[in-house]
Amino acid sequence: MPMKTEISSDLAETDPLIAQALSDEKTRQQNQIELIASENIVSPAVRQALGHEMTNKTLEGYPGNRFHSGGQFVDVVEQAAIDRARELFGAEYANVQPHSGVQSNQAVFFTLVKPGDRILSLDLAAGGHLSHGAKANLSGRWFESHHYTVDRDTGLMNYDRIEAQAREVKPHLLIAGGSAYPRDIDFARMAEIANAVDARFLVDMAHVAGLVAAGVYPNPVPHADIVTCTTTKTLRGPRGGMILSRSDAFAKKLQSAIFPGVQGSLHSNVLAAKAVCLGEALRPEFRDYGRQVVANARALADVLIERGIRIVGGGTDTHMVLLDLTSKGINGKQAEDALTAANITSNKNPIPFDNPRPADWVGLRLGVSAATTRGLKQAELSELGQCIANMIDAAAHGTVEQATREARQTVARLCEQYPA
Ligand code: DSN
Repeated sequence: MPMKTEISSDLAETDPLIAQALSDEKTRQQNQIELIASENIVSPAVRQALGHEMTNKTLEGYPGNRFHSGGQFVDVVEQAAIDRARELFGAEYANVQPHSGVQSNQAVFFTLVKPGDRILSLDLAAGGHLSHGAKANLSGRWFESHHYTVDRDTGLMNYDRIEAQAREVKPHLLIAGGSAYPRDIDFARMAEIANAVDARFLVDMAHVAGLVAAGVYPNPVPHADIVTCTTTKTLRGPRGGMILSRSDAFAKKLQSAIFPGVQGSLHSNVLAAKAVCLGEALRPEFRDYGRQVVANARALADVLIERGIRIVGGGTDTHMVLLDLTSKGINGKQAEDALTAANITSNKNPIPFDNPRPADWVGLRLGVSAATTRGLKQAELSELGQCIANMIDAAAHGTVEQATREARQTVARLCEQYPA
């Protein structure tokens, strides 16, 4: 006899609080322009996979070698995700199980270093990531962490200086990549530095993975021992992480570093969504998307520069533009709040050599991946750039009302013209 279920399929009836919040979030996304650099808008196919009954399946282990039965269909999606990731990034090894970028990095630490070892990574204020040895993160407690920064005048990585520091620190692990470095990274040169000091080399390409997939940003896979990323952000997939390597040299260790090292059972439905997003990224249209993302970010940066705002690094090679608001006399939080009032979503961010207190950061980070997915092009990003500069000037002079009204009108028109 079929089982009767007590749960109505209509969420609005069974849980009106959550149904309302979901509905409000959808409206919020439709009515604002998303410029948080780590966000994107996933395809209906990715959402379909995420919401699938496959979420009910508990599994540990890897395809063909599971600790629970009934995994034959999850095996299909996990193997597809692995195969697609390997093809997309030219990797020999791929692990698609990490629940996040941070857990991907933890698994690499588990594989390459031991507590007390020295790691050398990009300073947080210069665009690095918490999980690369920041004191507030477990990695900062486990390892003796050292950080390289960028040149104060250019905002760019200075490879000779990094090499000199690496020779002094003698790290066991050198890390490149992070959350707010907007320019190209010379991965070959970083690999040379790692080799010169006998360090292993990890690249965290979380922010730029989609741009690498699209062929518009240098691919670190041929140069690094191991590469980690998220599938969110520019790759336009579900929340989760991924580990790649050019060879199978660390495969066995990485497999057991993820399970049972830092994770238990996998998220079956997320694996399906990862496979879908990787399949989408293999299509030629994704290359067009990547090109458009960078063109849009450059259009935005150009307008802001014209309007007298210093852009860290002098511009961008990515989806990201990092504003230094020092000359405007406001901080990142004030700019973020002003833009929020105009239905433009962004985040305050440190810039290189910034004050350590988040409330005092003078940076604002903007990213165009989600806006590009909506269909906005250079003309619209230039228009948004003018709105953003107007809002920043208005916030600096304490006269936000008219600028907010005008910016809201522009945003409303763009949102209607380019539905999320
Ligand atoms: N690292 C955070 C960011 O870049 O916004 C989350 O991915």
